[in-house]
Amino acid sequence: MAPKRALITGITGQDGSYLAEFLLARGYEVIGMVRRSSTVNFERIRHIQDKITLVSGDLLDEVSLIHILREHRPHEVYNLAAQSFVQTSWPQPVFTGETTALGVTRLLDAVRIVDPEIRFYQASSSEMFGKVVEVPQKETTPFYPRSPYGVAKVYGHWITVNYRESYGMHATSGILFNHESPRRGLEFVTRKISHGVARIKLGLDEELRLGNLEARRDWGFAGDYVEAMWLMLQQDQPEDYVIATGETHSVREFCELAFGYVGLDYRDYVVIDQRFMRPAEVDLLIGDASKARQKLGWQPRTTFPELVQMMVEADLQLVKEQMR
Ligand code: NDP
Ligand code: GDR
Repeated sequence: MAPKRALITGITGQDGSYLAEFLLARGYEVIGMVRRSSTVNFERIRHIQDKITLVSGDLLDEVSLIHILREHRPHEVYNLAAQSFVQTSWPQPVFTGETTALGVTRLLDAVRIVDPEIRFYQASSSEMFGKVVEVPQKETTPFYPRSPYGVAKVYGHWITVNYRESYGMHATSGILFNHESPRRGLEFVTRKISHGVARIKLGLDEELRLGNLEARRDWGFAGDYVEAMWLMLQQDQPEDYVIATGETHSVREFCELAFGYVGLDYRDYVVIDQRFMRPAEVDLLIGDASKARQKLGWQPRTTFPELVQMMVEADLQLVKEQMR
């Protein structure tokens, strides 16, 4: 049987790299869309670059999307591309909307034009829940986004549902709670902490400046979560699913564990800096992934302490290599 082909947008990001590995291991041909940038940023996919096909395109340019779909005819499209950093969505609300919201319509419509049988995955987010309306949050919990990013993701979510209902497309939205890894961008709080811990432990820094330590998140491991994306597209019926661990921890707890792992007390190093506070905060996220467990047979494998340890160890290794 000919291998299945998958197109991943956002392949240079954290999730894109894990999903590409996952699909390659299942015999897929993987096509990754990359946008032009002045410096090449293929660090996360360098180890698999000879096994995947990289194509040039941008969610801001629908023509590029149509060309890619026509040329490569994927069976599955995973739309992971986005302006994904919540903090940046305040200073850049229009760009965030263009990419994270309207970008989804451009890609969905390109799929509809080229071949509406292509299965489509949209990377929706727990940020759509925003202000606490219900705990734990599940597929039926009403959305109340608290950032331009969250608002854009709500649009992306509903346009995916709408294309499914309007055109009968196999379009699915995975509502994923925070998921982290050693490949997480350095600006996100978990990686900022694990990297900061490594630099402090190795004598390069004396403090770590953070914002709100009381925010609580449901943090899982990205490597576990990409499997759920794939499972969603293997179902006969396209539906939306929450993917989460069902546990919540504060930024403070993350610090405590991460510093504790190298024998340090976070209270001696963490400095609160107003620059990292947000105009509107999401205080508490905790997901109920029972539907995914029952229908997809999915559950997370990595525990919170294992995740923290994995990230700190990887950053210790990385910083040591950089010091050589
Ligand atoms: P990253 O920020 O690591 O990756 C984002 C990717 O999108 C990068 O490859 C980036 O390319 C690409 N991209 C950005 N803008 C465009 C554009 N205009 N056209 C084409 N590509 C673009 O995000 P993650 O891997 O963490 O997340 C993947 C997706 O899942 C995102 O949509 C995110 O919003 C969503 N999500 C993430 C969660 C998480 O906890 N990680 C939770 C829930 C949802 P470049 O490298 O050139 O910048
Ligand atoms: P989030 O992730 O906004 O949940 O979005 P982030 O790691 O940026 O923030 C998590 C929480 O930590 C608090 N915080 C800080 N955050 C950052 N980045 N830097 C700091 O110094 C800092 N100090 C405290 C924040 O206020 C916040 O409460 C991520 C992204 O991957 C989104 O794309 C995705 O949709 C959601 O997760 C689910």
